[in-house]
Formats: sequence, structure tokens, C-alpha cells
Amino acid sequence: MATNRTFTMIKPDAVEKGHIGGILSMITEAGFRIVALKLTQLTKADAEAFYAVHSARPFFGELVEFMTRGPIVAAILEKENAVEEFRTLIGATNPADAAEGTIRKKYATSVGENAVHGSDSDENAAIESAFHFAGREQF
Ligand code: ABT
Ligand code: MG
Repeated sequence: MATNRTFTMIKPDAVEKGHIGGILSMITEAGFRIVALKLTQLTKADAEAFYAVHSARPFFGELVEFMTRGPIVAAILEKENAVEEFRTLIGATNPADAAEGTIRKKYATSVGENAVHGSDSDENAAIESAFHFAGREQF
């Protein structure tokens, strides 16, 4: 399998609690290389577009409110089989179901505030990365 890339965000809940360093440590210790990195904040339009697939769900309003309430860390990560390997490292969407040793097990508080995002496909990784980073910001 060729080395490839995924996109991640450390979400507002984890940034607020001071977990940027702890989460980045887990990511690099798991063998991911950080190839782009920034602190930024999503607008309402950004969050609505990012989670458009969930727009009809009852939790959509709260989800957009949550994702826009403070800064996030956006990053692009490189590793063999990056998308799948990173979804394994972050753990289940609901931290109550997340395996031991995963980022969500350690840092997430609820399904609605689950500390970290990981792209769910190579196609979405490319779209999400291009949204946040210019070519010259990707190494
Ligand atoms: P993301 O990385 O945020 O996309 O999460 P993940 O892919 O693990 O899970 P999905 B299904 O994409 O959830 C998107 C966000 O919606 C929240 N959510 C989801 C709820 O609040 N209630 C629900 O019942 C479901 C299914 C979790 C995710 N955001 N956060 N935090
Ligand atoms: Mg998702």
C-alpha cells in the first residue's frame, strides 16, 4: 500500500480543555507524520458544508453550534493506509464505544463532543485538506 494522507481536526472541546499537545503526541507516536498544521475557527457556513450529509438529522443544529464555538486545530497526516489507520487510532464516534488506547477513549466526553475528526475516505481527505490548506502549506 502506498503512503498516503488523511485530514484531522482537534475539535473545540479538546482545544478548550488544553488537549492539543496530548492529542498531537498520540498522533505522532502512532507513526503519523504531520505535513500541515494550523489553529483556525470554522464559520457557521464552513460547519454546515462540512457536515452537510447530516443536515436533516435532529442533532445538526447542536453539531454546527459546537464546531463553531471556538478554535480547532486542522492538520494533514501522512502514513501508509492513512485514512483507515487514523480512524482506528481515533476510535468509535461515541466515546462510550471507543476501544482502549484510542484518542476518543482518552479525550472525548460524548458523541456530540468527541474531541477529534478523521476523514472517512481518501476522496473526503483530499477535499477537506484542500479546503483548509494551500499547496504551499502542505509539506
Ligand atoms: P466526525 O469525525 O465528526 O465526522 O465524526 P465521525 O465520522 O466519527 O461520526 P459521524 B457519523 O460523521 O458524526 C458526525 C458528527 O455528528 C455527531 N453525532 C453523530 C451526534 O452528535 N449524534 C449522533 O447521533 C451522530 C450519529 C458526532 C460527530 N461530531 N462530533 N463531535
Ligand atoms: Mg464523519
